[in-house]
Amino acid sequence: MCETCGCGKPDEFKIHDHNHDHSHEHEHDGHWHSHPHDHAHPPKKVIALNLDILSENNRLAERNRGYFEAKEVLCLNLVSSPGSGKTSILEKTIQALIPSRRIFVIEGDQQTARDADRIEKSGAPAIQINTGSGCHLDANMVHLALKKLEVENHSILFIENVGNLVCPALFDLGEKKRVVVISVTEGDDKPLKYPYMFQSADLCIINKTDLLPYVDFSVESAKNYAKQLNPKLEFILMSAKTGEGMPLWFDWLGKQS
Ligand SMILES: Nc1nc2c(ncn2[C@@H]2O[C@H](COP(=O)(O)OP(=O)(O)OP(=O)(O)O)[C@@H](O)[C@H]2O)c(=O)[nH]1
Ligand SMILES: [Mg+2]
Repeated sequence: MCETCGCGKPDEFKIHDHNHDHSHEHEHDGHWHSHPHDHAHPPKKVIALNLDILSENNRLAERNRGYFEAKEVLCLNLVSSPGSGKTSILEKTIQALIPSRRIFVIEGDQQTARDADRIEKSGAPAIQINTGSGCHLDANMVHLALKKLEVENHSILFIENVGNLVCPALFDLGEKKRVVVISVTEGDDKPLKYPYMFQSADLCIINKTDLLPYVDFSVESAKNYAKQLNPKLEFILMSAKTGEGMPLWFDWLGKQS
């Protein structure tokens, strides 16, 4: 059980290694098993335990960040609710940039390697983490995936987080920037309902703009709600389907590295 959000079993996740073998290897995080507080205290200790888990995650995230900085890898954490278009955006990005940039992808989903398969078909090496009943990636999962992905110096590493606007907000993965994707079919009030994600993001992609004529979604309202929470948040309107906004996204990527 994840003590922070109650979402899953920490030793349940597995990593699909597309690059080296095609088995469904199970990775276990020794830290979780050896955590001195696990099951050792009555419920009154739960809050302290949660802080322990987040501070330990932050420590591991700093280790990942140091690794990325040493290799001059631009690491971006893509977060959103399920189905907002993260993988579609990555597919288009890889197809457009791969001649000039090396791109690697870590995919997070509860089950299946479908997204990693899509990414590899687009032309970038990818590794899939399945979190089982867990609803977010954590820094240790990323660390273990990095041991297999062999990310090259000066490349871009996209981490597509599990589709969930809640728990991934709490877990720093060591990324340089966090990109939250919302799609126009989700409603323009999402920033108000899930404020932590928008507070912690650097860029907000509003995707599926090709569907704006058919849905009740005010771009201005969504932006205003998000800016109330995070005045520094940047926005890009995008359609992964038509390609609208892609040049702005590529410009933004170019400015980060
Ligand atoms: N109309 C339209 N459909 C889109 C757009 N982007 C993605 N989709 C569709 O939305 C659905 C979900 O897209 P994905 O890219 O799988 O979304 P995701 O965020 O990766 O989904 P999860 O990984 O399951 O959270 C697919 O059917 C896509 O074809 C877009 O810009 N416009
Ligand atoms: Mg996806």
